[in-house]
Amino acid sequence: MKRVTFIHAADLHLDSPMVGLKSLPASIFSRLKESTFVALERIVNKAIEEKVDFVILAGDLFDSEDRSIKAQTRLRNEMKRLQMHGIPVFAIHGNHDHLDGSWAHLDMPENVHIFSTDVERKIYTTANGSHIHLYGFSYPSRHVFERKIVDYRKEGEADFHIGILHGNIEGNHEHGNYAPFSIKELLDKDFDYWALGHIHKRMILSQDPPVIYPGNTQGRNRKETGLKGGYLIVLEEGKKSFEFFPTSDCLWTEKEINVSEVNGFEQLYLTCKSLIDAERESKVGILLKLHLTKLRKENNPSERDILNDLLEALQEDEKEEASFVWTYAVTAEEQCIWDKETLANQTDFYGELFRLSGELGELGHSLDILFHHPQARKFLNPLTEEEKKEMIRYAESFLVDQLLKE
Ligand SMILES: [Mn+2]
Repeated sequence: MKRVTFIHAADLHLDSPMVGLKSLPASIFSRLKESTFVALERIVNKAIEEKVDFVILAGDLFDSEDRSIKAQTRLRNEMKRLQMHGIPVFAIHGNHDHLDGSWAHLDMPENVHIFSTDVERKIYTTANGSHIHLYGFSYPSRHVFERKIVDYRKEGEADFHIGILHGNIEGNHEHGNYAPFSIKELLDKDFDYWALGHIHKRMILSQDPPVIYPGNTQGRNRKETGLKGGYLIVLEEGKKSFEFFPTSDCLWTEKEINVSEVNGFEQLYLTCKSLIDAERESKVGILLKLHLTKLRKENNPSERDILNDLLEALQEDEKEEASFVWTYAVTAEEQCIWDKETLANQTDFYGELFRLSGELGELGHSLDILFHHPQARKFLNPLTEEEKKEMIRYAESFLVDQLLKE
């Protein structure tokens, strides 16, 4: 019977710098820095364990266009491990690891087939005699805005046709709109499987044929929350199955905690601490953002930075062990030191300030200088509505905090 099994992963972002966390203990930082490599090892382990016919890596294998020697060496070693088990790899490069970067080039072993910059077909016959046609292309440069999907077409006779594409599903505004496509365009190609990459959130766009964004293999920042991993795919005549498997070594997560019943700092601390201990998972590192809801004003009579104190206390306590839970931020529903109404009643100035910030709603053109900057814009993703609102909220709190200091 015609049958093929393979692993589909994407967006490995090897050697991602994992910057942006303050006061991270060295051991946790190095664990985090290592995590993209651990995820790669887990993909390879899974491939060997399941004796798959091949592995597909759908772009952004490396985090930066100047692929570090470390990232290349580690990838090469893992690819060799697959080679020793007779497992080939079909890979494309995406917008992060496009072919226009400058890097000291390390050759990959012969089992690794990298697609060229035009959509091309590669042919593979599995051990059980199933004929597979794989189609894909690698990014020649960072910004590929063309609809490369139009260049994909079924060629010749095969048992299974598989498309590999690093690009953006139309309508998604959180990622660069590279090599865009619609679901209809993919389905019209009449392929048996679409191995997508680019969007870091796991998404199944179609069940039959399966069209899958596996998401990235390890979260790289606070926005990339939850378990990350790859898919194990089995295609048979009349049956297509796919199954997610996790590879992330560190998890970014956010938790909400209702503290309406809590009295005083000590109790607040203990309440958060017990939630943190409940989150702890064996051998998994967790990076946690805690959000307090219903924090009572009387819990914070004098000190203004109770949230900072709480954060420090929780961090202080965290042992540097394999199953860590590192709280990187504590936020609260209310900046509990002042409330708008009282302030607005005190002086017209505050009334006017809150009215203005309420009307703002949009950031207007205030960020244009940054987002239109020729260098900076390459590295920026557009802000989400939620992020814009948070910036306005933050600016408002910052302003009032400064004014109250005087
Ligand atoms: Mn990516």
